Amino acid sequence: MPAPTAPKAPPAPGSRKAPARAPAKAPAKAPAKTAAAAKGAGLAAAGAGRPAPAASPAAVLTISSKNYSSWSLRGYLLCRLAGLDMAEARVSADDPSIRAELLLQSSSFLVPRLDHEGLRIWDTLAIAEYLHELAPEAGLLPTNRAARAHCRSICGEMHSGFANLRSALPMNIKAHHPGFKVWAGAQGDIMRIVAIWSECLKTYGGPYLFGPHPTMADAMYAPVCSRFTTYDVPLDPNSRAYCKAVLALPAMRDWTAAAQEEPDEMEELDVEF
Ligand SMILES: N[C@@H](CCC(=O)N[C@@H](CS)C(=O)NCC(=O)O)C(=O)O
Repeated sequence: MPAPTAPKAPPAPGSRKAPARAPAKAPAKAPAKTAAAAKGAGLAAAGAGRPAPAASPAAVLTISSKNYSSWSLRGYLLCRLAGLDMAEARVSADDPSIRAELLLQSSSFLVPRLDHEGLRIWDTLAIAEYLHELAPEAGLLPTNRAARAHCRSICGEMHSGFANLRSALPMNIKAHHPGFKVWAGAQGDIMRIVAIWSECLKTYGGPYLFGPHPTMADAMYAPVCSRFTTYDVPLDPNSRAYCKAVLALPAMRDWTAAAQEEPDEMEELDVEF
């Protein structure tokens, strides 16, 4: 497995502040190979006037290609929105030895995967819910119960649906296809996504799906904003403004810049990304 990159800096200005509350202590069992990189990583420093947690818990997010892996992007945005100061471990999902190593480490070789304080969490929705429990102040879910149920519904819909969009318009941040012809099956998915966005923006007033602060829903739909840009999908003004707001998030900018730097020799994978 390639060496994990250095721990990330605290959230950039404009991103949400880290929660003040230190998470409950979990059994300390460092993840294999990534423990060194995780040293010193954990919840980013608390807001002004609040003491930072005495001992920073270790956090490592395992991801794959920043250009192609939409699920990795979601996991990364969730961690950044939650104020989790994590190290990144990069794996190449098409390398058989790495797949074998990932399978040894957990029952799933899929990314993203979060290792935090000896816990291993895989599957993006599980990571989102875990981060919300860890840092409720970060607002990954809306405070209003009805809005929270709505938010979870559209996150679930993204997580389990839109297969046509995924296969016809794979995430490829570096690419741009002006005038791309969208197949009718994917068009249905696009119309549904735009309807979801329109309802949220109308109900909660934007600029994000649930109002003035990004939530887990924005992390779930961020790769769609990227795809709509790559494939030049015509959008109404509100959806266009929403995509612009998501693509301008500090964490999204950081991810995009890193994707642009990714070597071209990386094969576009034929699995769902
Ligand atoms: N349902 C999973 C999907 C994760 C997923 O499909 N990840 C892809 C990368 S974007 C993966 O790890 N693919 C590796 C492979 O199939 O070899 C989640 O929510 O995290």
